[in-house]
Amino acid sequence: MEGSPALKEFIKAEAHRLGFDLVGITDPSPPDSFPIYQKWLDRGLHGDMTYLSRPDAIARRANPSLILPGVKSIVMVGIRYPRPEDAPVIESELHGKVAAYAWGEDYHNIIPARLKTLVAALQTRIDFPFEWKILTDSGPVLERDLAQRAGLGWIGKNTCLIHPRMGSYFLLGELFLTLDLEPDSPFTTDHCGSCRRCIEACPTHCILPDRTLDAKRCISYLTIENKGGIPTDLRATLDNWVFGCDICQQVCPWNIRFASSHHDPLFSPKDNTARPHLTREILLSPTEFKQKFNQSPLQRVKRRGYLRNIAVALGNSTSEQSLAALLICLKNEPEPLIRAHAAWAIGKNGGARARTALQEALQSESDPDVIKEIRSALQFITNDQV
Ligand code: B12
Ligand code: SF4
Ligand code: SF4
Repeated sequence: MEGSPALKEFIKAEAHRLGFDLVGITDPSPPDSFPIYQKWLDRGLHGDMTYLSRPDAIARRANPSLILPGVKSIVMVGIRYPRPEDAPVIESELHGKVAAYAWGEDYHNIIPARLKTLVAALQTRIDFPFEWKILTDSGPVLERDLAQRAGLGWIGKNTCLIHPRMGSYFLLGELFLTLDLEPDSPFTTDHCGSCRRCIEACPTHCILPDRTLDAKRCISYLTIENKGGIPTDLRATLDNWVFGCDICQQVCPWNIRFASSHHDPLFSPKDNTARPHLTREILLSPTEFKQKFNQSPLQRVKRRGYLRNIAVALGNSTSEQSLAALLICLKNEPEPLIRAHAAWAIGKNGGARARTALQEALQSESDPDVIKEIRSALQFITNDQV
């Protein structure tokens, strides 16, 4: 039974039955592109994502066999999420944008649960013991490399894994097995050709020529992984993205032509999670945040990170309503990081009302970072009006 084509077919059929759109099998040999990863770390392009540069995590990325002793095969799966274009239409211009993978439930829960069901099906199918390990995203695995090797697609210039008939709106997960399975053929062709649309569309110019990113500048990093302040010079480039960014995928011809609106309903948006109302979100209480984003990937940034991002998006809008909401936030918000970004946003909105409110806030503010932001916001207003 082990190593038989029938077992491989069984795994693939079960994976599809469980809702995975893509399934491929590879072996645990070291990934060819590991030197690219090492160079990326050496250049410090990972910013503050220190979990990527831990020595044990680097060793495991270089050698997947360290993840599960005796591993013989890796089943790579892909599951589609909605297209960004499928977001519900919102009339108000005061809405933010959330990356499409994060509209519904967290894939870090969905993918492992389904892979566990796949393991259970395997255990009933074969009558000898085997070891297994399930990972998605946060594990020490070069997922895109292994997925390319399992035949799921090619790595585009935007660094995303792209399937020639599905595009790139899918997430990856993997099942390590001590079972011997025939690997699938790697996906060896590159279908980017002379296209450069993603590179040209990226607002922060963070897509590098060697198919890696300067992650420190990527909006996805700035709004999700970065726990501190958003660098002032990059705030305007965020526009109204408040969690992640889909731009380099939206412009990709392979998504424009082939991505379909088909996806698992668990990834569908609910309660304006795709296009949140900025003026309401900036006033979310800790309890409201918890209730709204229970089960959602937005939990990752916590209320502190989310409202920081909302403040920046409000600063990038020019509506009267945005200033009113920001003024309430600066006055009542207990978290200094959020107040600091609200102060910047108020300065960016500008005008006499903004100036008076900032001057008043300066009298009562005690946090040094917020004071600094208020002072530079006041400076900004003054310069702007000269
Ligand atoms: C850190 C990380 C980020 C960082 C850095 C991203 C980056 N491109 O480096 C940030 C926070 C910016 C980010 C953003 C996003 N991420 Co992310 N991220 C990761 C994570 C955890 C590690 C990626 C990594 O190691 N980066 C370092 C670089 C050097 O490695 P790499 O991107 O994998 O690139 C490899 C290839 O480019 C390869 N390479 C280059 N040329 C060639 C040529 C060939 C032939 C081969 C084989 C390889 C190759 O070398 C690299 C090393 O293997 C992975 C999960 C994982 N464990 O792999 C998810 C992952 C890559 N992210 C994912 C997603 C969905 C996103 C976002 C779309 C989310 C969003 N909407 O905001 C954006 C997309 C931004 C983008 N253009 O990449 C998915 C991608 C799915 C897909 N279809 O590709 C992953 C796989 C998570 C998952 N389990 O689904 N992410
Ligand atoms: S996700 Fe956005 S910021 Fe990041 S590389 Fe793509 S377009 Fe640029
Ligand atoms: S936009 Fe063009 S260059 Fe970028 S990933 Fe898609 S096909 Fe490749």
